[in-house]
Amino acid sequence: MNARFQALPGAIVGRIPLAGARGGTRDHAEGPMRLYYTPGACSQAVHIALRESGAPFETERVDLKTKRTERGADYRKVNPKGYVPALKLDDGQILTEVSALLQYVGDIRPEKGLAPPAGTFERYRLAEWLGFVSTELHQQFSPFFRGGTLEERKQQAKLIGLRFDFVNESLGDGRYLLGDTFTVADCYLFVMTRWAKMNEMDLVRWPRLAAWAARVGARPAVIRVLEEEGMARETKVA
Ligand SMILES: N[C@@H](CCC(=O)N[C@@H](CS)C(=O)NCC(=O)O)C(=O)O
Repeated sequence: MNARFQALPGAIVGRIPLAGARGGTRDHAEGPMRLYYTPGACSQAVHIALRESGAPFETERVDLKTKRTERGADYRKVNPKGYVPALKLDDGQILTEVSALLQYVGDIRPEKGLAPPAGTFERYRLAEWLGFVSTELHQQFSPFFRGGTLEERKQQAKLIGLRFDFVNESLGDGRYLLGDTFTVADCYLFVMTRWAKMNEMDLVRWPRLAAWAARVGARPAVIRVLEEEGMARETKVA
């Protein structure tokens, strides 16, 4: 039996009807997209991607301990998984998972080049990086945020170090992960390098990665998001 997918209003074959992609005219009058985020968390990657895209959106801060939002809403009703990020689309649907959100945001403004077009080989390269950052880096930070023992954290730092060795090599002479174009994969990796620095993993061990982090940290959208999330501007590179 063939799988059938619901064609959404305004869909054109090969294109996705995206929030904010219709130049302000919407089929559903729900309002602008809303990012549910927690300062400094992995949601920051999506926040950066949204600012880079130039698409209109609003934010709602989530307290991960109480699971309540700054507007007093029960966050579990927004995202039953209870974690950030979640993105409320302009038709009211909720989309979750960093990798999915980054691709969605990348597709909102194709002209920004934040995600190579679906159907191209480069799109699979993007998926490859997103999968890597999600499973081989993001999830590996768990012991640092969930009260792991000193020994566990040491082990994880070692593993993350090996992953950074790979990224450092892969960057080569390229400006960004996919070459000369900044993509949503860079947004995600950037948050990982911030977490590494917070946990005393000095980027000086990975010179290309350190240079890359400085380059990304100097982007106006990144500076703005760090300010919006109440974090100091990146001045220290490694
Ligand atoms: N698989 C999820 C993981 C998201 C995640 O790890 N979120 C963390 C913050 S970086 C969180 O909200 N943790 C709180 C919790 O799990 O209760 C994704 O990729 O979006």
